[in-house]
Amino acid sequence: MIIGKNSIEEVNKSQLTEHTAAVGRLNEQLASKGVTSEDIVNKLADFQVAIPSWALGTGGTRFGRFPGGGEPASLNQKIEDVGLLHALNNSSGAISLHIPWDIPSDPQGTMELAKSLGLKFDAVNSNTFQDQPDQKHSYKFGSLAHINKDVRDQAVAHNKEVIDYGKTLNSKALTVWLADGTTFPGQGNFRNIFQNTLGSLKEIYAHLPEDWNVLVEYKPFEPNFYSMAIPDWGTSHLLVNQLGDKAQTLVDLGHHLPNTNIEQIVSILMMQSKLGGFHFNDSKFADDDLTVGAIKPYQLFLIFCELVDGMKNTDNPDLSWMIDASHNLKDPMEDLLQSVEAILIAYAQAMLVDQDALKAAQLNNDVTLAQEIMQDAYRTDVRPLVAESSRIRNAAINPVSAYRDLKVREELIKERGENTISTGL
Ligand code: PSV
Ligand code: MN
Repeated sequence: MIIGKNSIEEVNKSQLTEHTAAVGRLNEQLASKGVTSEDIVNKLADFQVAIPSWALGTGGTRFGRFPGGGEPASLNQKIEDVGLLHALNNSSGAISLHIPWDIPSDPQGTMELAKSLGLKFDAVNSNTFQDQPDQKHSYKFGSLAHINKDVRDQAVAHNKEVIDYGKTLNSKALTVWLADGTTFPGQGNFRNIFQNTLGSLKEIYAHLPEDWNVLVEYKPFEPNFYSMAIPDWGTSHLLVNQLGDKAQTLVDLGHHLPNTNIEQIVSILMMQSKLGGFHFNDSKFADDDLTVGAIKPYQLFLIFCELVDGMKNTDNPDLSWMIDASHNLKDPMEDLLQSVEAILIAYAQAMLVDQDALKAAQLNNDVTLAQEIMQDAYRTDVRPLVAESSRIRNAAINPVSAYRDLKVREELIKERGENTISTGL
């Protein structure tokens, strides 16, 4: 299925009067504070968040999975789905592949399909947390950190292979997430685990093309529960610092213990020019992989405040943005549209913070005023600006309602059937 510009225009027609009025009201409100929205709308329209190839099918928990109909069964179908999202919201212009779930066996054809839908290939992700059928050594007790050098070599070779696949698609980064760690005290030696991880990453780093980066994720627990090889941003930072300029830390919002101040981590990493990428999701507990903004939208806003500040006032390199969520209950496509909207809302609100007034309040230790300034931006309903950023690029004023009006899921079920199974988590 392909959504043409005309279909979107048709759907937008019925919402245009109300939308134009809402933009007008908000512009008036912002003008009274000396803010013009044009620059904000353009920045929103330029912002692209990659969709991971594994998020387009229904996810599950270890207790079960309840797949929906019309799910993409091949890489090309996944790319087509991201194309549909991008046509609807203009902000999903990239796809992030997971190897070996989505090996591009025909890179030329895959590139052409993506290009025709306006999509690029973002970071490629390696997988050494599952054993593959033809693999010599098992990753049961680890991969890049494994005590046995043969296993580490195999995991390093896999990561190099992922880089090589990524090169054929013009990707520019490799993301490494390690499941390595220990589940019982005494199972491993912490220093050996760190040194093995570093040694393996050094070999992978040496295989990076000149214009590539390696992004190193961290996570405090799961699947190992006593220790993880890279449990936190400090460990990731130690590793990327020793690797070199092409290595950065990647922050996945779900990879923190409850109440961690993620915005502070963002700020410090950007100060060090070491924040390379972002995986968006939301959670009540830890790595719940829920829709972005569903549980803690204020935290998301505070994180974006640091991102906006860091992008303006530090030398941190451009970031890879990606959604890393699992859609167990909702239609994955609707869930992804909601996530992207939540990201754009937080971004727009963060751009509204009166930075001069905030600096003055900080200078005076005026804590009350500082809070008022932050919350004034957060409590502004910026949805008309997000909708406008989509409309000016010929996408939908309201992507979720357009998805329903255009009966996208029904069409996909007609094309692909009720019982397709998507590869992935
Ligand atoms: C597991 O927590 C995870 O979500 C990591 O964040 C990776 O980015 C992703 O799976 C896929 O490898
Ligand atoms: Mn992640």
